[in-house]
Amino acid sequence: MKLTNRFRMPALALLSGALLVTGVTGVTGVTGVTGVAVQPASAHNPSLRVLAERAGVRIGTAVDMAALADDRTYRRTTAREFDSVTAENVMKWESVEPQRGVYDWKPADDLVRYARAHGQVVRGHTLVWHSQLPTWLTTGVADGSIGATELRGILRDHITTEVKRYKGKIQQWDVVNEVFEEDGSLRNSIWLQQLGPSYIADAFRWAHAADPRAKPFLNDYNVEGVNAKSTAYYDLAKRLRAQGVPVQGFGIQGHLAIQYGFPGRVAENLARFEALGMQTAFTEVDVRMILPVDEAKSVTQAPYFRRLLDACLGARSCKSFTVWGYTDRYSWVPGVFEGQGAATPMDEEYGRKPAYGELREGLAAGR
Ligand code: 9MR
Repeated sequence: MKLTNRFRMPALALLSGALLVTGVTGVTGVTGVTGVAVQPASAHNPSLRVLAERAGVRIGTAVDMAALADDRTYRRTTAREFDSVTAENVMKWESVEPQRGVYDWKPADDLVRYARAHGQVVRGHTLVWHSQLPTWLTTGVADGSIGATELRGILRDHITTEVKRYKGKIQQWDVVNEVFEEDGSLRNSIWLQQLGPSYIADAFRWAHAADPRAKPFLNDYNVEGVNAKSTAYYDLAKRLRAQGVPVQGFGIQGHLAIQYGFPGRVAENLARFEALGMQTAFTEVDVRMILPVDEAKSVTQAPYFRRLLDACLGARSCKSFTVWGYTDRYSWVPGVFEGQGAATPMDEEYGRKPAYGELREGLAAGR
């Protein structure tokens, strides 16, 4: 199945990663595989967000809106631990405009309201993507009833409408998401097929015009280190910025897996985007493994989180570090990668894993 091959590291990265992770020691704050129950934050037990604020970085999570409505522990933990939130799904096109011209903003509005009530910023995710598009749009393009000119107008209206709705309330917008293949060629999406490569510059211009204070970001997976795909982003960003297109941030998703090793040259990658004058961010970090989870795998997983966090803290341009869910209770991983999971810093009962301890230690150590 196509999906199971996504987020896979190339064999080379696997090899070098395996070498790199050996010898990582000093997992502190370890509470064992099952972890400990949710504890209130206090001076002796500071939350991630308290430590992040001291370190001058935002610590974020993707938020599952169904869980936020139904699960009190989830609501409280999301507020206690994080000062940035990203809608895991509810700001995507299929969610906000399920039928043409019929909008459903409620879940996205709810998240923005929750964030405001808890002093959190919001990362907007995502405006242009090849996935999670509404059916009316994909079928209209497929049957020819929506032609290229109309499609361009539809895209412009979508971006403008959504960005304006949350104007002043979004810190960073993922304007275009996952537009390159692993080899650095542009993804063969309906956007490329119908509109040609200029849709990317257009999207950034429209998003920036609708909310000049939100930082417009590129965002993708398998771009942690220096490789063909991240280099394609670098070249694109450099070219567009030279043309005055407002591409201001590079988002590194960070979907890793312990069986593929840790990517090489992450700091170098961040530094080259920084040298272009751009912001950087880790936007969707999780580290999956082949189930069942055991203590050794959890201990192996922890420094993956820490090393990405340290890369962020080591780069002045890196303003936020977001995990794609923080409890295994609500992680997307097992539903997509059969037999894999345990990818987040807390277990299904909100017990803190070694990964949580590493995030805490890393934030405490600061920049
Ligand atoms: O976590 C999201 C999951 O609930 C959705 O079913 C899925 C649909 O493709 O999207 C997941 O989030 C993705 C994110 O929007 C973009 N980067 C990859 C994430 C994991 O697939």
